[in-house]
Amino acid sequence: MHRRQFLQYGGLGGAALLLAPAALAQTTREVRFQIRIEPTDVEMIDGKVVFMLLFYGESGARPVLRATEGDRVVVQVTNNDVRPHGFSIAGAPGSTIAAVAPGATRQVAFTAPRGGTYLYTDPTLAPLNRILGLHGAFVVDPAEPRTLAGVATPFARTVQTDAVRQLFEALGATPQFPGRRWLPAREKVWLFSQVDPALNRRVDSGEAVSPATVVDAFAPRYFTLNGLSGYDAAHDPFTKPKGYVGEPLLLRVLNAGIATHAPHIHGNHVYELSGTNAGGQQVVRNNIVELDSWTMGPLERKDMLLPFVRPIDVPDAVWPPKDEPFPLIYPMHCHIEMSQTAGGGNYPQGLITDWELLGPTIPAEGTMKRKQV
Ligand SMILES: [Cu+2]
Repeated sequence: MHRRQFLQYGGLGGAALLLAPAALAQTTREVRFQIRIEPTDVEMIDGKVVFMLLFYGESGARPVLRATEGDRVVVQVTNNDVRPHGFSIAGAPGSTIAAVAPGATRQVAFTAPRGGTYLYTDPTLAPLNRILGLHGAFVVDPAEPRTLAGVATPFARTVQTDAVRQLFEALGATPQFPGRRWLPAREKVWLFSQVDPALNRRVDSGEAVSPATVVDAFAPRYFTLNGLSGYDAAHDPFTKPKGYVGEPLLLRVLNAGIATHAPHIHGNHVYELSGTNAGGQQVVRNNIVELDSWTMGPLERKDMLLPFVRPIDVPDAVWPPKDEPFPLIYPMHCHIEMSQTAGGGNYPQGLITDWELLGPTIPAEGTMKRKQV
């Protein structure tokens, strides 16, 4: 009876879930992803329903695709929309499907590029279809992520800079970074976008919107993180980092939209490990400094380290705190203030989330103190 999908705000479908690759035992591992393009009515944070176009995997909207460097990756795309679409991953040569006609299924096979964070989009009529919602994250684990000292990083040894090596080898091994090493599974994907309901309405009504007019006319009213905003993003387990002091976490941050963001974080400073150049290629940083906010322009992808250290402005005499109980909850919010609103108001229901420090030290495994994260 429904002519299209309905995605309820804050529901399970709002969070991008990991789409597990089906591995085949071959000399080169092959990973396959089946994704669909679906017209969807999506409930925004203020209850308004907006037409969007979304990629779906087995586990829901905006699936995170994941492979290891060198894998043969096969992506099959079914277009359940009435308009032609496509598929492409910036920085992954050979990953483009130029056109998938309405009702058709097409596939592409390519070799997973070097380890890093990538953005898949529908590049058709760019940036129109991307901003209507057709985007998601593609994460590649490096084939050899360790430094010569055997310490895991998010980057292939061949592109690790001295600064990345020194930072990761210091984690869990120096007074500045007590606790433990970074564990490769310890990460969050933060995928930013924006929604202009007027633009989406025009496309839904059948208007052929010229892509050249999109940027100048764009007036976003919703600002999303993994498809969620405000309160819902701050309480989404897929989005919200949690951990004890000494459990460093990687943030894979992507901006699929056409507005620039300036995420700012409380409690800890972060380290910008990598960014992208104008050609969409990953650049691993070699001058890594502490930041309390950073820029995310359209199509930028940045790997950031949230070190999970003791908040630096807490004096020794009052740490660990006695009056303020754990968990200590800190916000990340965008410093470009329009993005903090929803529907033209409703502060702070825009691009924000929280992160939690569960305790001052990592409890021993198996103890009752250990909280579920
Ligand atoms: Cu602030």
